[in-house]
Amino acid sequence: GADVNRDVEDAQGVRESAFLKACRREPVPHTPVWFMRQAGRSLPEYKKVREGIPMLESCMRPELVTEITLQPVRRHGVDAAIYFSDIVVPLKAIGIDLDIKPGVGPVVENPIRTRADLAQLRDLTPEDVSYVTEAIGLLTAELGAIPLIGFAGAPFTLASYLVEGGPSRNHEHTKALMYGDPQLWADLLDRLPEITAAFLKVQIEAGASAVQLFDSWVGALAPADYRRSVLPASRKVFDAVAGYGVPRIHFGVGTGELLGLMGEAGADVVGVDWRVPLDEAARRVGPGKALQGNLDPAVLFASTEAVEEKTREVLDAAAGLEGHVFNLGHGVLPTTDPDALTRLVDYVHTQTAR
Ligand code: 1CP
Repeated sequence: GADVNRDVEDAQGVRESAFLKACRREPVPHTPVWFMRQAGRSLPEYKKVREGIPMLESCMRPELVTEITLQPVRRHGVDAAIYFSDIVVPLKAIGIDLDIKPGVGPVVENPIRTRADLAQLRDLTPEDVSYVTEAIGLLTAELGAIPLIGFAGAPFTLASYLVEGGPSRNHEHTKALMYGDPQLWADLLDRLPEITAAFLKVQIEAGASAVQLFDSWVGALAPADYRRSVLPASRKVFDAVAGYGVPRIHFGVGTGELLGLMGEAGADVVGVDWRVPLDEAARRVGPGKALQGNLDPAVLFASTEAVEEKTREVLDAAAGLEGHVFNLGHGVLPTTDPDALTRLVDYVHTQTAR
């Protein structure tokens, strides 16, 4: 189990990687860099291998997952790989009728809006996602000293897809349930942490060296509602994987007002979008946690000089942090020039070399 994998990790030098050191708030040889959504999307080699294969099916093919996960590592020289999957994969694995529609995103056939709809949810077992264990075995063998990040969707963001039935701008059905039927909301958010935690455990036991919990859309909530109706569920996920000792990263978009609470939920590393400078984010999060972020992904469409200037601002704001993992403030945008990402990795590495 996990102990064996930790030994393999040590032998390969993963534990001493700049990425894991930064997560642990230890001194680093350079600021580590990876990008949310670095696999897929902008890469021509990704589009080529994905041709004709539906998204969810591609997540279930270990060789393909391995290739797609490795592509940005080879091309950009990033300091960590992120497992290629999607936040709705564990929901599909327990039998929820859903699909990922090209150009749309996850679409759920029978949205959860009533107590009877909860019957769609059951616990996730490792056998439900045996392809994940297999793919991570292949991956860690290829990655050597480069750490692999596992991930899952946080309870609120998963609930949003389940309740809305698909992508949503205002999350109105989700909020209607949260405010209008608090008991049903509580029961829904009581079930999701078990599924999410089980999915993260599978990834860690197979060899993932860190995990990121994406609460992409939780920035839609006011702090008091987050604290009351969401934080306890997210905390259950973090608590469930605490024993492994792998860094736990927590990220959401537009979460400037929630950063302190997201740290309180149990994160070791708090991800920050581009709206809050990292020095200010550090004040909001408080001591004892590393930060991850936070270049605006749209900046990559500007000139190289402008990218460097905006990156310099991020690095300057990060100068006094206990630990900093450089990333974008959200995922790589699909039409980003891949060469701009490669140049950005080099720039951060040379600017921060110690
Ligand atoms: O680096 C990577 O691309 C790794 C793989 C990855 C990750 C980390 C995918 C593949 N999805 C995710 C996470 C994910 N999925 C999040 C959290 C990160 C974020 O905020 O961007 C979210 C919210 C989703 C849900 C989702 N899946 C969307 C967003 C829809 C919306 O509400 O606006 C979309 C478009 C998908 C589909 C998807 N997931 C991944 C890919 C490559 C795709 C595109 C589908 C395809 O290629 O057919």
